[in-house]
Amino acid sequence: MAKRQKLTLQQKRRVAKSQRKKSEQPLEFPDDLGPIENGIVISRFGEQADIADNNRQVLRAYLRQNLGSCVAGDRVSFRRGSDIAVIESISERSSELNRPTRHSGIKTIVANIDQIMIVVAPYPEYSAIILDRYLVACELAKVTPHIIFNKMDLVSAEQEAFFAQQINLYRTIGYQVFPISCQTQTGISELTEQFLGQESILVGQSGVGKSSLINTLLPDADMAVGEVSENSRLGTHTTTASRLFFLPQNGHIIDSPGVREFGLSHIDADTVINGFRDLLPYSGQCKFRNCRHINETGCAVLAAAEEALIDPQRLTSFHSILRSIDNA
Ligand SMILES: Nc1nc2c(ncn2[C@@H]2O[C@H](COP(=O)(O)OP(=O)(O)O)[C@@H](O)[C@H]2O)c(=O)[nH]1
Ligand SMILES: [Mg+2]
Ligand SMILES: [Zn+2]
Repeated sequence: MAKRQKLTLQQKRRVAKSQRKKSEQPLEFPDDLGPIENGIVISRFGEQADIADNNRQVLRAYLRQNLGSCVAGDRVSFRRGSDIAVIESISERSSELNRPTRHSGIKTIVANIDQIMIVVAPYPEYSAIILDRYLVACELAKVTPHIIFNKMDLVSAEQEAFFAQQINLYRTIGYQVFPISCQTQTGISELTEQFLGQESILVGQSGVGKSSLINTLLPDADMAVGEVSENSRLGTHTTTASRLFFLPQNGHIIDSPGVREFGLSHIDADTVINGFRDLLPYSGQCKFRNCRHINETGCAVLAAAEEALIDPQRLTSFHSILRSIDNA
C-alpha cells in the first residue's frame, strides 16, 4: 500500500521526464545531433518530412514543435542524427501558394515557387473556367503562370479548331502556352527549356497527366501514373502530399496531387479583376469607381466585351468567379 502511494525520487524523475517529453515533443528526438546544415523540404507528412541536403541526398526528419507550417519547397536548417534528422528552423519564403481550409482558415501548399505550370487536357473534359480560376489564383499569388495543353494526341479532327482557338486566346492574353503530348513526346523539348533552372509546380485537375509529365521529363522519378486521387468518387485519399523532384541541373518541379484549386474563396470580390490581365486595363475607365463590371451603366469592361476587345469566354469566367465568391 505505502509502496504504491510513494514513488521513489528516481521514479518521480522518470515520470516528470516522460511527461515533459510528451508535452514538448510528440516523438523521441535523437540526442546525437550533428551541426546545423541547410536543406530543402521534399515532402511533408504529419510530424515528419523528407528533406534533401546540399548534395541532394534525401533524409527523413522530425519537425520541432512550434516550427509553423512546413511544406514542399521550404528552405530549412536541420541537424543530422544517427537515424533521423531534426528540422530546426524554416527560412522566410519568397512565395507561397495557399488554399482555404474547411474552417475558414488558410493552409499553405508549397513554398518558394518561381512559376506555376497549369496543366489542362482534352480529357478529362477541358474547362476554360477551371483554367481561368487557376490563372486568377496564380496572378493574385504573384507567381507567373504558364499553361500546358497535354494529351494533344487525343484531340479529334472536330476538336482541332476549338483547341487551336483556345491556345491562341491565351497566347494573345500574354501567357506562354505549351501544347504537348506525353504519349508522343510532342512539344516536350520546348517545355523542358522552360523548366531549366526554375522552381516550378504543376497544378491541374486529377488525370490531366501531371505525374506522366514528371516521368517524361525525369524518367528516374518513377511516379505512379493514373493513381486515384482525392477527388475520386470513392473518396480514396491516395497521395495528397506535394512532392519535389530535382532537375538534372539547377531547379526542381513539385507535383501536387492535392492541389485541385487554390487561393480563391478567401479573396475579396474587388480583387478578382486583378487576376484578369485582359480585363484589368479597362476597369480603370468605368464610370463608377466601385463598378463591379456586372451590369453597371458606363462599365468600360462590358463595353470592351461588346466591341470584341475582350473574349466573351473570359468575361463569363470573371462573372462565374465573382458569383462563386459571393456564395462562399
Ligand atoms: N493519350 C494520352 N494519355 C496521357 C498523356 N499523358 C498522360 N496520359 C494518361 O492520363 C492518365 C492520367 O495521368 P496522370 O499522370 O496520372 O495524371 P495526374 O492525375 O494529373 O497526375 C494516365 O492514364 C496517363 O497514361 C498523353 O499525353 N496522351
Ligand atoms: Mg498524379
Ligand atoms: Zn466596370
